[in-house]
Amino acid sequence: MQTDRWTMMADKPKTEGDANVITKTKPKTQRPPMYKVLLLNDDYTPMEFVVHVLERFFGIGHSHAVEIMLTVHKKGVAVVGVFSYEIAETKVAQVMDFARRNQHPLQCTMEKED
Ligand code: TYC
Repeated sequence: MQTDRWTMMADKPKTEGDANVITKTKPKTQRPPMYKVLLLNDDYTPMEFVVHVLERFFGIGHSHAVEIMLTVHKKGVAVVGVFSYEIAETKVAQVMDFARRNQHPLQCTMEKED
């Protein structure tokens, strides 16, 4: 339990240039952690399928979707978006389910942001 800072200020002796000035400390509000959704490369999922996934589940425009797909293809992985835990979890589940239903080995995961 912390001592009330207003009481502490009131108790402080008056000196010239320091007339019991009330100093506010910034309240530190905790932001919820955010999660990166990652798409992983593989040798079998068709490029057009990955582009379609990015358009359909992440609302990414066609040109940008092609760029992201090519980044994954060349580098092995790319972040496709950053979301709250619940939204990220839903995106991953939607992509994994859609890939499985279409018999593609596409992998999508999430990772907590630093
Ligand atoms: N490497 C795949 C191919 O050559 C394309 C691909 C891109 C697969 C991105 C997965 O997340 C991926 N057909």
